[in-house]
Amino acid sequence: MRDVILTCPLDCPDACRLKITLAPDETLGEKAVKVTGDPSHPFTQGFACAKTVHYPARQYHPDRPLYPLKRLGGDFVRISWDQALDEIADRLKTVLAEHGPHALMRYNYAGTMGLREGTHVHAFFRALGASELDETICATAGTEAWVMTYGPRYGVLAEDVPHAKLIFLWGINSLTTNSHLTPWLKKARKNGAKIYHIDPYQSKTSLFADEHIKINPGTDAALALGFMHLIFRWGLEDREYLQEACLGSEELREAAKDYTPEKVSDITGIPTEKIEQLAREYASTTPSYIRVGYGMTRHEYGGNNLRSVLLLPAVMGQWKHRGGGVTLSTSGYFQLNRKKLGAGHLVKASTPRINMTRLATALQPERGIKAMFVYNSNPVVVAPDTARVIEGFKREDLLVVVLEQAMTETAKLADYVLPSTTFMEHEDVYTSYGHTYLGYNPKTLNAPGEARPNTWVFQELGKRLGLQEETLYWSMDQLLEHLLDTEHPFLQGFTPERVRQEGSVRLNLPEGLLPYQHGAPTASGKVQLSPAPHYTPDSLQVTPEHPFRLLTPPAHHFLNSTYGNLENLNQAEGGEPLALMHPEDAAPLNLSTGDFAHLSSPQGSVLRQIRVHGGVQKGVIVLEGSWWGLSARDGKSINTLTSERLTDLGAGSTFHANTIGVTKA
Ligand SMILES: Nc1nc2c(c(=O)[nH]1)N[C@H]1C(S)=C(S)[C@@H](COP(=O)(O)OP(=O)(O)OC[C@H]3O[C@@H](n4cnc5c(=O)[nH]c(N)nc54)[C@H](O)[C@@H]3O)O[C@H]1N2
Ligand SMILES: Nc1nc2c(c(=O)[nH]1)N[C@H]1C(S)=C(S)[C@@H](COP(=O)(O)OP(=O)(O)OC[C@H]3O[C@@H](n4cnc5c(=O)[nH]c(N)nc54)[C@H](O)[C@@H]3O)O[C@H]1N2
Ligand code: SF4
Ligand SMILES: [Mo]
Repeated sequence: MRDVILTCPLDCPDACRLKITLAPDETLGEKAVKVTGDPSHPFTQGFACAKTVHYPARQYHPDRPLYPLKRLGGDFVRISWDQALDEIADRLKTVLAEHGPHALMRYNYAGTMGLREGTHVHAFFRALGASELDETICATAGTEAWVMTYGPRYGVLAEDVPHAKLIFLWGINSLTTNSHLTPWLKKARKNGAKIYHIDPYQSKTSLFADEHIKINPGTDAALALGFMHLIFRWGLEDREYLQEACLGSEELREAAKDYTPEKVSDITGIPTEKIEQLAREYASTTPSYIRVGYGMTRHEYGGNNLRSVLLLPAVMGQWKHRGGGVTLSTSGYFQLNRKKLGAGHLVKASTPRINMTRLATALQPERGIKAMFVYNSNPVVVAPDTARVIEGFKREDLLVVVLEQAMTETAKLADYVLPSTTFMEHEDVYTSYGHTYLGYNPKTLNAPGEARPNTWVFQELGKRLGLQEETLYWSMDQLLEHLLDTEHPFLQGFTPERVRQEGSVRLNLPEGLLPYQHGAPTASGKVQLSPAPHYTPDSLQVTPEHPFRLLTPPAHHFLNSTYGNLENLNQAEGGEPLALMHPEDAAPLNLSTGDFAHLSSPQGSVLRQIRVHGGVQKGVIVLEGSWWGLSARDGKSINTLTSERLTDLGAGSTFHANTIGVTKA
């Protein structure tokens, strides 16, 4: 037995350093048997989450694809790698000859956050001139709101949070989705901080907070502008900061005039006295820290919702104080050289772009896509409008190749399934969106069966197609050298050797850095308050047929759809997907906990078990988790109900913007 330390590859801000215990194994040499956190890592602090401690069970799952599979009729048959690669290359040559490169698309997201297996592999598609994928399913509304205001995403560091005296956890279920922030929140609380959770339903984070503020979905812009209205009325804004560090403060002051506490109370469902109390506390406490999640961005006006909140610390000059400000992400600190990462330099302005949130539409036959490769993603579960997505996957004239570690519902619809390695079985390098350590993992374990890294698959296909693009064939060393080829001070002292040797290297950030103390690295050098944000009511309004709003946030024991195939984690989430609803909404429908109901939206309908829950905002239904459809009684994923509607900024997904009807089954 021995322990190794590796970075968790999953799409989670914490990017933990994991302590993994390996035991001898007859076939593989060694096998992972236990996962916990590295006790010496300052951010991981010795614990892994409730999900990833079960990683060995998913890595050695009996259904994990271990050999290339080809669909023959309704079944899969095992074939050799040579046969799989030769046949796929031949099919691609035909598609390219008959339809041109735009008929080929990739569909990928963040199954691994590794820059090599997750991002650099796009080089194959760019070398061919395939249609580009706009990766909008998660963060683009938030990113655009931040970047237009502050430039790079330099969020307040978790290490500085203990200085804060007032904390808003706003549209984030951080105890579930950013669990390594919790120790820092606890330290702040010990130092006297008060913690509020602003969210439409009561989650683990609400119970941890001192107070839960239940807000109507999609109304955060009104609340934030309501705070500003009072702050300006009371004259408590930081005039000096607005004057010196910001552009557009007069416009913002004008915009906030409309948002009286009475109006804001009507919109948000929060009592006027509470709005005044929160605004007063925010305006009179320094440092104050806001941790925003993506929850409020997953609405039609999600970009403006988030942006309104992001402006609060500017109005109060909180960026001048250690622990003051707001965090959406810490990605901006990773100032790597990404020019040729994924061969991004090959993308032409004329290359057609596919918005991944609209996969269902992209797969309509008339759009002309003839071949699709899916890697690091499970779109049949996670993409909106599932029924139409499945229809697309089933097209006879579409070649579907899925690279997977698990026999997902997406893999089951493939023409070819190619077995993939996990983070313990391949080499990679990792950034983080919750801390500032660059992570590196060597290949540590032999993969079972014939699983291969994504990189290997695309290099092999590249050779068969005669591709000459050199970045496609880069080794890890060449990629690392490229990424670190920069003069940026945050990366001073970083060499490939050091990164490999230390495994987790903190960015070279100046001690006590206050990134927006005097302005922001935007084009003007100032924090951009202009254009002032506004609250706009959703065009999607409840109707007699669809009288409820449905939210579909993450579950504690899954990471998106990852881990959805582990029975014990399904049980920990209640055994099957549950629809939470307020007692006063349930009673008139004669629904009690344990009853079943049909939930229906304009996109489709699902059958779900009801759990009556006083912690949900009235008129709102919450269904936690991207469960595998297979775990639901009707075999349908929750995205059967969601739509391809896009956000106001960033053309992002709107997974919390649904109106549905509920009828007892
Ligand atoms: N355990 C676990 N951790 C995860 C994930 C997971 O699936 N499971 N997913 C990972 C990924 S990919 C991401 S992007 C992050 C996402 O992590 P979060 O940002 O925490 O998740 P969101 O889905 O954005 O929802 C967060 C909260 O926003 C609330 N919300 C919805 N609409 C509104 C609104 O209009 N206003 C306000 N104030 N709140 C609203 C929801 O009720 C929910 O409690 O988590 C990552 N971490
Ligand atoms: N209704 C609803 N839908 C949502 C959300 C929501 O809140 N509500 N959240 C959305 C968000 S925030 C996100 S980020 C997306 C996430 O969507 P995805 O990024 O698709 O995330 P997962 O569902 O975890 O699927 C990742 C898949 O990648 C595979 N994988 C992991 N590592 C590798 C690898 O190295 N190679 C290969 N070939 N495969 C690998 C895993 O086995 C897994 O099946 O879902 C979105 N969908
Ligand atoms: S999923 Fe997140 S919290 Fe869990 S081990 Fe991975 S990085 Fe850490
Ligand atoms: Mo995400």
